[in-house]
Parts: sequence; C-alpha cells; structure tokens
Amino acid sequence: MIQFSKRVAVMTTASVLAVSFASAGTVLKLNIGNIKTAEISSGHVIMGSQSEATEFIVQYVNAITESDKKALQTAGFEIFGYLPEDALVVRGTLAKITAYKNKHKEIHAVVDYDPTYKASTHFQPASIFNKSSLERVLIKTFKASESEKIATKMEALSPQVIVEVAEGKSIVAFVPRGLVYAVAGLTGVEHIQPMPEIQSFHFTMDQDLISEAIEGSTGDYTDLVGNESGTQLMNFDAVWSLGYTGRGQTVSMADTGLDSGDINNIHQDFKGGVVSGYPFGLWSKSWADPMGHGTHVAGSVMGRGTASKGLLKGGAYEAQMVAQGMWSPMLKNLSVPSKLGDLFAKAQADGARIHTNSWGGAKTFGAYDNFAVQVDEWLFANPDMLVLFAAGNSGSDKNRDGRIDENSMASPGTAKNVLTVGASENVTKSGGIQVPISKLRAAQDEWSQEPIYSSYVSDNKDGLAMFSSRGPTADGRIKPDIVAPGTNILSVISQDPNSSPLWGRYNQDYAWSGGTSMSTPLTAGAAAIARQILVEKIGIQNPSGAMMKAVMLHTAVDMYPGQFGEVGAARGQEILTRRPNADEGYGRVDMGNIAQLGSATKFIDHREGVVQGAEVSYEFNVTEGHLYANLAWTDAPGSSNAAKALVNDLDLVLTLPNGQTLSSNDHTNNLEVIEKSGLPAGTYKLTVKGFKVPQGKAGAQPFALVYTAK
Ligand SMILES: [Ca+2]
Ligand SMILES: [Ca+2]
Ligand SMILES: [Ca+2]
Repeated sequence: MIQFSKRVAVMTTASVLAVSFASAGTVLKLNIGNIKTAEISSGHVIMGSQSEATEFIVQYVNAITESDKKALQTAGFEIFGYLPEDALVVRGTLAKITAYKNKHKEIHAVVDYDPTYKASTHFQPASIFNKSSLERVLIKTFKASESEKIATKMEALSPQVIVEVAEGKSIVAFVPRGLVYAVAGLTGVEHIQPMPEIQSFHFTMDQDLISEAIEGSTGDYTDLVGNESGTQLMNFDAVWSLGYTGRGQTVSMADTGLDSGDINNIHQDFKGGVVSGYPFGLWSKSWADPMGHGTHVAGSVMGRGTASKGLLKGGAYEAQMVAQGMWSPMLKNLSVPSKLGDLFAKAQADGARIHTNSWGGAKTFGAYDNFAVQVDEWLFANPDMLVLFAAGNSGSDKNRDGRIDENSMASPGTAKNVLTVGASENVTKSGGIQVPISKLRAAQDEWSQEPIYSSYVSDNKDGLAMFSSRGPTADGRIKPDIVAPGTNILSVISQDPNSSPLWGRYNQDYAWSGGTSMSTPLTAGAAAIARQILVEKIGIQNPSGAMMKAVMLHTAVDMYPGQFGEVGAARGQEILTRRPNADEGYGRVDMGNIAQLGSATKFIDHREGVVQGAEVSYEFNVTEGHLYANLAWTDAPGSSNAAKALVNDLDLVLTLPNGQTLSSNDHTNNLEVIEKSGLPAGTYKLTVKGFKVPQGKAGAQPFALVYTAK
C-alpha cells in the first residue's frame, strides 16, 4: 500500500465542530477528516508525470463566485465540482495550476486530490492479511467519456482487477484490497467505495408468525374495517371525496417487478393502469414479479381495488404506472443499474413525474455514497421529477436504552434531492402480525428494552415503526424527510405462484406486509394526488420536484412526542423534539391537509432562483399568530468524499413587524423551515437568500417556498 497519510494534516472529528464559519476557505471538510490546506499546499506528489493534466483542489479565501469559475475556464482548466468549504476540483497540469495560483490572490491554496481523500471510509484497512483479497467496488469518475479508458488503466494495474461494467460515470469492478488507493490515484477517478449490497425494504418477519397470519385469515373481506390498506390513517378519503384520485398523473416504480409483467394479462387491480413496463434486472428480459414485493408496492401506489370491490385500493387509485422490474433471475435478488439515472429518465420519457423506490443499500448507514450522488446529479439536471426512496429497516436499539438508535439511514435515501420516507405504525387490530415486538426472534438483539419491547407494531398512529431507519445522515442532515404507515399494510399479491406471502397471504389477491417499502409507495400515491391538486386546483402547470417535496412537508403532521408520550428520553420517549427531527422528519403524510390546500397557502416555484448574495422577499399578514414556511431546493450534487453534502446554501429569514429577523441559520440541509405560533399580528416578510451558490445553474439556485400564515 502506498503511504500518503504523512503528508496530510488530519484533524480529529471533534475539531470539525470547533471550526467556526470564519475559517471557511482554509479547511477542507472531508470524510477522512478536516484538512488545513495551507499546511499541505507545497510538496506535490503527482501520480502521473508532471506534464499530465490531473485533478487538483483549488480553495478560495471567500465564497466562490461565477467570475472565479469563468477565470479558471478561460485559463483552460476544467471544473469538476465543489468541495466544502469554498473549494473547486479542477483539472490541469501542476505547472499551470501553480502559475495560476501565484497570480490569483483570491486563491487560498492548491492541493493534490490525494487518493486517500477518495476512498470510502467503509473499506476495511488493507493489511498483509487481506491486501490481495478481492473487493467488489463502485467507482465514480469525473467524466463519463473517460470511464472506459480508466477501466483499461485499472486492469493494467494487476491481472487480478476485473472490470464488470464501465458505463456513464460508473465503473463496477473487482479490485484487490491493496490496490484501492492505486485505483483512487488514477486521473479521472473521483471516488471508490465497496459496492453496496442492495435489498428491498420489506421488513423480514418471522416465518412462524407469517404462518399464523395465513391460518387466521378469512380472506372473504368480511373482517375488513377500512384501515387495512393504510390509506385511511393517511386521510385519503378527504381528497377522494373531492374527486382527486390521481387521474392524469403517472407514477413510476423500480422494484422486483409487477405481477405478470404483461399489460394485457395482469391482476385486475392493475388493469388499465399500467402505461409501460421495462426489465432492468441483470440478464432479465421480463418485468414480471416472481418475488411479490413490487406488486405489493404498486398496489399501494395505484391499485384499483377491483378484486376487493374497492375495499383495498392504493392512494392514487386512478393514476397510471410505469413499471420497472429490477429482479435478476440469475441473482435471485434485486440488481440495480450502475447508472441509476437510466431508471428515472425512462420513467420521465413515459410521462411519469414521480418515481418511487422501496430499496437501497443494506449497510450504508447514513453515507452520502455514490448512489446518493448519482440520484442528486440526475435530479439537479431534471428538476421536474420527485423521486422517493425508502429510509430502510435498520432501526434498532443496540445500545439498549429503550430508544431507537440514530444513524441507520440507507442510501440512496441519504440523497439530498429525494423525498426519503420512514415508516410509522398503521393501526390494525386484526390480520397480519398482531404480537408484541418481544415475540419477534430479533427482539433480543434489536429491541430488548421497554417501552419498545412490549409494544405492538400497529397499535398507535403516532408511533414510529421500530424498524424504521433513523437519521441524521453521516453529515448531519435531517432524514427521513417524512413518514407514512408501514406496518400491517394489505395490498396486492403477485400472481406468480412462487411469490412470497410477505407478512401473510390474505387471499389469492392480497397479502399483508410491512417495512419502509410499504410506507414509501403510499407516500408516492399521496404525492401523485398532491401534484394533481397543484396542477388542477392551485394552477401550477408543471410543479418542480422541489415544490412537490415542499408541499408534502408542509402538509405533514408532527407526531411529537410519539407513541409512548412525553416520558423523557430516559424512559424511551420516541420523538424528543418537535419536527423536523431525525425520527419522523417533518411528520406523517396527511391528505386531509393536502385536501385543504388553497388560497391561505402561498406557493412559489422559483425556477430562476437566486444567485450568491441575492435575495427575494415575500410580504404577508399574520392575524392569528401562526406561520409555517418550508423552503426546498434541488441542490447540485455533492461529493462522496466530503464531510458535508450541501453545495448551494440558501437561507430562509423571517422579518417581524418590528424589524427583528429570525433564521434557522442552517448550513447543512437543503430544506429550511420556520414554524412559529404566538406571533403578534402584523405584516411579516419571508426572505430567501443566496448565502453561497458555488454551483448554480448559470449562477443561480432555483427553489420552492410554501408558506401558510394565519
Ligand atoms: Ca438506543
Ligand atoms: Ca406500537
Ligand atoms: Ca442555509
């Protein structure tokens, strides 16, 4: 292994917090630690020859301006992205970049893009014991056009290197552990990480409990009381009764497939509802669902409820579906494309503006990894789409304090620009899994303490599912964004005779299940109806993804303090603070609030956006003391190497009638919120400021602002 660490002044994690804002432009905030660039700006070690152009990190004294970038480009440097704080990744030769720095006082330092900066901290260290063991890795390159050339260079490093795919900005390969830094050091490589193990996010229930659920099932609908699909708790009746059923909206889903994979011969609950279907699974030619997961998911989005005579329908039961099957018959598992954007692009081309995903990395634990970056990059380029991802089912109380531990969020649910969905409890008194958590085999390891241990999985609408992955992300962003019911959800079962009964087959048409896999499609159905209302009632013809996200957060209900009440953290209080927080995000999806959206709420879908230093203000009156304002923006993709994913930093500021201002002063999230009650009546002003916009679109960052003042 090549030793680089001596050249790098790595500060401890604790000192990250000590770096005040005033020191921005002197410290690189990377996953491997904080790096004082001034201490390493000399003594370059170049991987290739000194005349070869390669990547450098150029850090500015102040916030990067458009003219800084233009000057670099005019001088012949390519710009590849942003690193916090105030640094750009550029390509050029050492001689040219050194000469450029000497002429430009606004540059604080130029440092090599060291290979140690580019390797995921999730790699086990290379030692004499494992350095030749092969690791399946996912590599991100700076330029799609160079990936094949880089793959060839990788193979030249060792006959052990085997490249599987080089496509877009992604390379998937087997690499000996000892060569990870050598690969990271190749010009054009941005990041290297272990290939995430992808799984669907239905919660794996004990087999004996599933058998009991099946035995106890009548299957004749006489026992159904209306809450089984999860839609009742979300108040879908409120929008359905106004005629908003998702008609005219198209949702896409990438999952294990959909039922038969044949539009003309599909389960009656999907008849007339499927626009198109595509196989994405490795070596698969079909979008059929041999597993059953995707069919259940699709049923929650837009199942018509035909087989149950309308009792069990999806949230947007008149919406259309673009089905994407990622089941690989060879792997007998999900296999995701190395270019995730292909999924969204295909869906968009078929008219979908909402894309839902009930899968992710099994053990990514809050990392802003390559998959998250890919999703953010695609959405920044295609801001009209809302993409949802399940938070994952890794919620557990490993430290046995009676509260679910933080930092279990799955990628790509860690992405900034998606709507990440956790699971709350559905409320069902019969059917599915009706036992205390203590009866689950995993309970002794995962949920051994009260009040979780003896709680039931679907008995409290203000309860979170114990398995729902919690935030924040590794860089401190609040995730999940929102929650919806995800326990004991009854939806459509795949007609493949070998498909899984999930949490128990109800009859030949429906099965119970649970997981953030189930809460996410219910939220996608909700978003389809929110979009229909934005278009048809509010009059926004083509709402942006940021607008749809802002509306979902604006209409959610806070579940504070959760199902165990205000008992305090020591006694297992589920949600410790008012929203937003890393347990429930902004709260539970509520269609009742979406049904009431009207003139009291203002919607600003600002497509031009704000440039750095600019601001836009909106005046309004407060009469009863209440204000709730949500700012959302589809941010430029961050770097997997950075300790902070945020790139373009907007601020939301409230000016009171007396001139005093309030701001959350948030420099971490691409969502900002002001929620106040007890405000004195008078004229107020909300201001959106471009605090730092290093990677805008023509310098500007578009945004969506939704606020209700009473
Ligand atoms: Ca705990
Ligand atoms: Ca419960
Ligand atoms: Ca901010």
